[in-house]
Amino acid sequence: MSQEVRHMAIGLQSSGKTTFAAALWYLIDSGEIPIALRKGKHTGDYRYLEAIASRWEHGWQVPRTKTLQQEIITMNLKDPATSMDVGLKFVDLSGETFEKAFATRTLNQNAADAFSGTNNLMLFVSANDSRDDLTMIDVAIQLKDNLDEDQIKDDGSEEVAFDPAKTPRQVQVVDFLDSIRQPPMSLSLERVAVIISAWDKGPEHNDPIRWLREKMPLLDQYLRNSGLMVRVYGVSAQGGDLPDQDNPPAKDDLDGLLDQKELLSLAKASKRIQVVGYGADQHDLTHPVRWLSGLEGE
Ligand SMILES: Nc1nc2c(ncn2[C@@H]2O[C@H](COP(=O)(O)OP(=O)(O)OP(=O)(O)O)[C@@H](O)[C@H]2O)c(=O)[nH]1
Ligand SMILES: [Mg+2]
Repeated sequence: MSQEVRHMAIGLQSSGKTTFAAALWYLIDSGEIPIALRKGKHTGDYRYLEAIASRWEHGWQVPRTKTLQQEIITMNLKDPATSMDVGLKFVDLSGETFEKAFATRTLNQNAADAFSGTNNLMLFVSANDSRDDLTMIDVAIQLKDNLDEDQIKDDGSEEVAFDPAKTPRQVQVVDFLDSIRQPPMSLSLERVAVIISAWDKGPEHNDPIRWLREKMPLLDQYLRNSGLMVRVYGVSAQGGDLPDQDNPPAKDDLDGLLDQKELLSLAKASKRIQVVGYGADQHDLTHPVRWLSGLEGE
């Protein structure tokens, strides 16, 4: 029996999408450790995947995805437990595409087309983001501290231009999720796997569901009342902080290279990966993919 399922990975800028794709490709391609899904038959051009997986393997950050770059990553996976083939389309749109959609209320045709037929999403948020949902009181205090003479009007009040990109991340994410389920896109979503990336930077308690409730309560409430099937995983695809190969720290910058050195010392690179939740094996990034595909937890 074979089945074609297509999932999409979405998330704002720097939410960890490309790093996840790089680590997942390394994991299935190297076969270093046992994982739930295996590599299936592949044809075509995998240079992009190979390039990002190679950066990952050698302990560097993956490059930022450019605004107009839309890499359609296809991974054919096989589920040994049921012999089922899972065609996984991992469309890596840049985070900026989503931020632009929020600000302009339009989504370019390429991006919209990439969503067609999508029922299941991998939604990335990062545990490494500083808090961005300040209250009016926090903002008022900050404004007082940073008073700029040019912004003061004759009546003494201040005028600061509204910048939609500065809207709290969870507001943008909820808006995006809700918008794609409304006309004209009208996607009929079924499952959302929330991936909290950079989990190595996450809380002591190691509970991804609690993290989402406490750090992104609006998104948490939306998902709970959305009628969707939802799981929340904590994932460290990189295992720690890595330097940027195009802008590397000085060789004597011990702090900047600390995690890289430690991660590179592991005999199997696959063991840098950490996955938390739903009984997933410690390093198995395919666990959420399997669940999205309806192959896990039924
Ligand atoms: N500490 C830590 N940092 C991570 C991890 N995964 C990703 N990062 C960092 O988070 C930042 C964003 O990761 P990307 O994978 O490029 O994120 P993205 O969602 O593809 O970003 P765009 O391409 O800009 O949309 C990079 O600086 C990564 O090094 C992780 O597991 N641990
Ligand atoms: Mg990217």
